[in-house]
Formats: sequence, C-alpha cells, structure tokens
Amino acid sequence: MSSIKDIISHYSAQVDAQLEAMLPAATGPAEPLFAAMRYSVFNGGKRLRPALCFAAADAVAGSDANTAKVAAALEMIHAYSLIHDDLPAMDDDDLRRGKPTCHIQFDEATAILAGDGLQSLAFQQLCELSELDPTIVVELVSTLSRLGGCSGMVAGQAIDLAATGSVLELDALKVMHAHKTGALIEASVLMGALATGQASQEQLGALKDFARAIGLAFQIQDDILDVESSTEQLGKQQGSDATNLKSTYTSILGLERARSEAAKLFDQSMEILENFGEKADPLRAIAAFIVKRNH
Ligand code: GRG
Repeated sequence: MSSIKDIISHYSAQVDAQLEAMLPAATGPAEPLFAAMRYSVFNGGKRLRPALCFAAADAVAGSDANTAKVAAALEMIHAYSLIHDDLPAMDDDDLRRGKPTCHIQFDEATAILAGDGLQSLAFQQLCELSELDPTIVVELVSTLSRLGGCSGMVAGQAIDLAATGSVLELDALKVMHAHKTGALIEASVLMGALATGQASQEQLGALKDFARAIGLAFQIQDDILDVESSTEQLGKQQGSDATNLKSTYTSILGLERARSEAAKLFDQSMEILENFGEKADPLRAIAAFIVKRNH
C-alpha cells in the first residue's frame, strides 16, 4: 500500500462493503426513501472521512471490522449533510458529484427524509458495535453527536446561512469552517483512534490538533478549487461561492496567500504526527492529498 490512490481504494473497499450491508434494499413500501439513501451514498464520493478514520486507527493500533462500521457511520452523516446542504432552502444546488442532487433525482420531501434516515442509521450503527467495550461505544456516540450536531457541523451550516450576503472577517470565516467542515473531519480522525480502544490521551490530543489543521487546509483547498477548477472537474457548479455571495479564503486572502496558508497548515500537521512513526504514513498521505487534490 503506497500511493494515495491505493490507500483510498483499500479503505473504500472496506467501507463500501459495510455501507452495502447496512443500507436497506430499495424495495417495499418505503422504496423511494431507501433508493434515495443509496443514491446519495453510492454516487462517487471520495470517501475521505472513512479514509481518515481507518488511517487514524492504523496510526494507533491497527484498523479492523469495527473501524469499517465506524467509518460507514461517518460517511452516512457526510452524505446526509450534503443532501440537506443542496436543498432549495439551503444552497439550492442541482449538481453534486457530476450527477443530479438528491432532491432533483427524487423530490424534496424524499431528499429530506433520506438525510434524516441516514443520520439515524449512522447512530444505530454505532450503538450496535457489540464487540466494543460499552464505554467506547458511548464515547463514539458522544463524539459524533457533538461534532456532527449543533456544537459542530450543524452549527457551522447555521453560521454559514446567517453570513450569506455579508462579508466575513478571516477569524469569523475560520470559526464557520472549523464547525461546518472541520468538525466532521475531527470526528473521523478521533473516532478511528477511539474505536481501537488503545489510544492514549496524548495520542488523542495530537490527533485532534492534526485533524484541526487538515480540516482547515481542506476548506482552503475547496475555496481554491471553486475559483480554479471547472464544473466538470468539480462535479458541482464552479464559482458557486461567488455566485452565492459567500466569503471564502480566496476572496479574503487572494489565491497566493490562500495557497501558502494551506501549505503552512500541511507542514504543521506533519510536525504533529512526528511521534507516531511509520504507522501514520497513510494519515500523512491523506493530508498531502487534501492540500493537493484537484476535485
Ligand atoms: C446541512 C447539517 C448540514 C450540514 C452541511 C458539509 C456541509 C454542511 C455542507 C457541504 C457544503 C460544502 C460544499 C462544503 C465544503 C467542504 C465539503 C464538505 C465538501 C464536500 O466534501 P468532499 O469533497 O465530498 O469530501 P465527496 O463528494 O468527495 O464526498
């Protein structure tokens, strides 16, 4: 396992098998709901959060079948957030991953329900981790509710909606992204480590700092791509931040300073991982991918 492509496909194969097993078959009276949940989970996401979850587990003690279940829960929360983010009441987007968004492919009510269904299935999955010590299960549920909910990602979305149309200062932009994008990235890294049952407080502290650095770098790169890439490359509308009057790292700092800020955060994230040795190589490779990706 060496190139980032190999690392991500190795982890994706495991999380995809788990998602396939967990998601209800698209049959029966709730068929449109199940079809919409499957559509949104299996329509070409990069599986970055699952990869971070696996790589954090590998950096601590090694990933296993429980890691795949935790990673699947994280990807379901991510998929739900994208479905709801694309709705007319939020960003009103027609295109996601190069395909019609969930509410365009199905309808708005089904898309709302698909997001709801994915969110609760994620927590059900965690509660059913019967091979883990119950205190670890509670820690996993608590971490995902805190960082995925109204202290994390959901608050970030609310801050973003409230700020649309107004110009944000850099510090306010950082707070918004630390919640909206960074919190679930932090959850992915922490939950991978927690699920091993072997992470020390020192390791968890370092992994949290690592996740915060790459979470911000991820968002800066996202803003750069929104300016530099094509709609085809992105699989979503290019330039949508400017169209939606959103403050971004590139609108505040300009392209060059945004690039150097992402590079600085990457360097910081590498320093933080110094004590982990070569077991953290997949985590290092994913961090490098985050700041160099072109989609
Ligand atoms: C609606 C509760 C709620 C939250 C939405 C994550 C989010 C909050 C909105 C997504 C909007 C957006 C485009 C944010 C920028 C960063 C981001 C999360 C991009 C999508 O993540 P990728 O690139 O997606 O990992 P793929 O498609 O690869 O899974």
